[in-house]
Amino acid sequence: RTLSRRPISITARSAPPLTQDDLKKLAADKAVEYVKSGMVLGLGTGSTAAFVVAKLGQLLSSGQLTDIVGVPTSKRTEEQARQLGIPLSILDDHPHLDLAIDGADEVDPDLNLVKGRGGALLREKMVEAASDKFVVVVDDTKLVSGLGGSGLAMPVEVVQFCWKYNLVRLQELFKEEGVEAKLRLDGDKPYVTDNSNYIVDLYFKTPIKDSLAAGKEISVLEGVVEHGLFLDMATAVIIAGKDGVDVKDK
Ligand code: ABF
Repeated sequence: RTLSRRPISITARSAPPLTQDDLKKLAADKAVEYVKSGMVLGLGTGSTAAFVVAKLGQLLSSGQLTDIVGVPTSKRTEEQARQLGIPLSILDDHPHLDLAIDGADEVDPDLNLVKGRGGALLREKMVEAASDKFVVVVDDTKLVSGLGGSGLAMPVEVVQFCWKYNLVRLQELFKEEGVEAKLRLDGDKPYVTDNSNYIVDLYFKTPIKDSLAAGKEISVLEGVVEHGLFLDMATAVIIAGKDGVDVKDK
């Protein structure tokens, strides 16, 4: 019996749009290509960096990567890496890192960054400054034309002692820019960092004109521990957008 040849109708089904998590994972997977066996790695903090740590865990357990050592930038990341069986260390024992991979809150056209909305800026800056290479992983919502331009927080870690005194001084410092300074809260209590400090978030109305000068002015205030401007630190930024992954190198 002959089969009737009816034309097969193919309905083209378009792929569902990529979610922000898909983009973060794409950027993370690309960054992990920089990792080689035997490296000492800075492990970042935040949802994008968590995809990096997860991928490293997979590659270790499948044997595709061996002998890596991770230096975590927060207690959260330490916990995640420990659960995945990633061997861990600290800067005291590994003061020189091959590569750090971390997320960011803002990336400007010169690859300067705002970091620390996740609260881990101090350890992130210490670990990333100790790394030969620092690869940043972001989705394209993090791109800004000037730092502080997203209208979101630029964090400053301050000691708990007389935090209000420093909050006022920080606000005064950027009075002309109309900056608003707010103590970061966790529910109705101050947010406490892994280093037992507080965070004052600075909200700029317009992008910071001279971020190098701003960083220096913030750093000299007694009682300020660190700020979220990461200037001239990134060696590459991996940006995932709906049209694919773009790598910007220094
Ligand atoms: C860390 O996590 C931070 O410096 C930054 O604040 C944040 C970015 O988080 P996410 O990847 O979740 O946007 O990298």
